[in-house]
Amino acid sequence: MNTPLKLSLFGLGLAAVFAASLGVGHLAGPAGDNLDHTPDADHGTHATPSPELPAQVPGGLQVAQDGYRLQPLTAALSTTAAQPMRFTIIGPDGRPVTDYTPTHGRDLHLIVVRRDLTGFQHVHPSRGADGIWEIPVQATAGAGQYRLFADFRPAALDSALTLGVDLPAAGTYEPQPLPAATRTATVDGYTVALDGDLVPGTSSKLTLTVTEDGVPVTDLQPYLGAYGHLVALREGDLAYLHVHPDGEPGDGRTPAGPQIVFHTEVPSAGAYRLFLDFQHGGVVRTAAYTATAAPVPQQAPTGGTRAPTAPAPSTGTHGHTGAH
Ligand SMILES: [Cu+2]
Repeated sequence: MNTPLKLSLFGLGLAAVFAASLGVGHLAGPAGDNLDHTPDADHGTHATPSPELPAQVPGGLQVAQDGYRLQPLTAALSTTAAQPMRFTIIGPDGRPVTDYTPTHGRDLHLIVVRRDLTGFQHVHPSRGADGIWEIPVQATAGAGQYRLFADFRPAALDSALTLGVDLPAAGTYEPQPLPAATRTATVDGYTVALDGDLVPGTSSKLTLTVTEDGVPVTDLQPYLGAYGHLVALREGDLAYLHVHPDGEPGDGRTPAGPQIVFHTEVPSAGAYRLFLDFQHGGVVRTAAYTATAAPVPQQAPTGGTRAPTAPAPSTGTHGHTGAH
């Protein structure tokens, strides 16, 4: 008599279908927030992937998520002058959001970058009582399609969202190839060295060391509550990760340089453009890198440790791109 066996197999099949639909809901957004990934009180992009569920969709890929929508009120950017750029965040009630919980000292962080990952800007618009955000923006990289990321936390949500939208700058687009992977970036006489490798699906430590004319900088200034802010954008779709360093200024254990330590987890193999904002001498500067996350060798799904048994191929001993 095998009917009970068949029934229980049928039940298992239903359970599998249900789990799969849960997974889809998780990917799609709102329903996923009740699932058992680690809530991130700060930014939604650092959730630890669970082996049972698809990893959370990275931020910045959608114009609307969890009931919120990024609505540009400006049709295009100018390549020749900084001109007012306006937008709103439309909430679940269909009205502009006016109530925010600050993250890193601001109600909203705006990232502007051309789609070839040039012309990066990280700015802070001001908001009117009507919920309209505004800031002068120039398409500094020249003509082309620009991606705008709004990184914010509505007061009604327990985590931050990053919504993204494209705006054009008219003219002839002359795309630049992604620079080769490097271990150092220079900006205004500062050299910032990058140590550590990006590993897909695993938190990895990145150490950025700031020197000025060869001298280690030990008096970095806090900028928006941290000695550094790191934005990572994935080549190909501009998936957005905003990473914050270990420790805070004034916590008694975090030095003001020359090293800034980050722990970051990238969602996939591939090339990323990293942008580090740091402040010294009263000026905020941005150091940019290309870094490659090498594929992690596949393992048998035995439920054991997720760590690879063999080290992942290096994503760049100094001067190499890791793309062998
Ligand atoms: Cu910001």
